[in-house]
Amino acid sequence: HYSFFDGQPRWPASKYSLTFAFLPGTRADAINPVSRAFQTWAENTHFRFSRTEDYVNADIRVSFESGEHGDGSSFDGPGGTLAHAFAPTNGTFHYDADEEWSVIANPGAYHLETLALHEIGHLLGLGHSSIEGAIMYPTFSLGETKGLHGDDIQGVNALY
Ligand code: TQI
Ligand code: CA
Ligand code: ZN
Ligand code: ZN
Repeated sequence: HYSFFDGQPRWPASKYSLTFAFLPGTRADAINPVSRAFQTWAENTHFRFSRTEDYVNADIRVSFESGEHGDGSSFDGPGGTLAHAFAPTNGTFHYDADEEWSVIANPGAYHLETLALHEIGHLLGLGHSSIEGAIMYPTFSLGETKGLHGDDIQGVNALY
């Protein structure tokens, strides 16, 4: 079953259309997988997502960061934490640059799109789920690919 962050932070009702941007220098092969993940969430919720080049004013900013990078949540080199995203309405979504990332299912790398689906769930206000098939279920392994589950969609619909 889905969960929310403490206090159930969420985007205001007036903000169903969110923009996302990649910070300069983001690896080009991440753009399509991340954009597909936003599209998948849009198809299953009332949210709309559009990409903007204006990373200063974007609602959501995506980048690859390494080690200590200034937001108080350090990355830890290969293994451990893979990515993080903050609760609404922060909009920060970071991948750990020290991991092996892949656009396609690859047993030796983490799947960019699957991780994005999970982190966007956090960006929208979901915590972790107790349902194994859910994208918000707190287990994820090298090479694994997953999609959205009814539980994830119900979670967003219950929050908004
Ligand atoms: N990153 C954690 C995550 O996204 C960061 C985190 C821990 C977090 N607790 C949180 C973010 C609470 C928001 C709210 O869950 S991770 C998993 C999972 C990670 C972990 O790199 O460790 C997945 C990334 F859920 F399996 F633990 C993706 Cl699916
Ligand atoms: Ca790491
Ligand atoms: Zn960060
Ligand atoms: Zn998580």
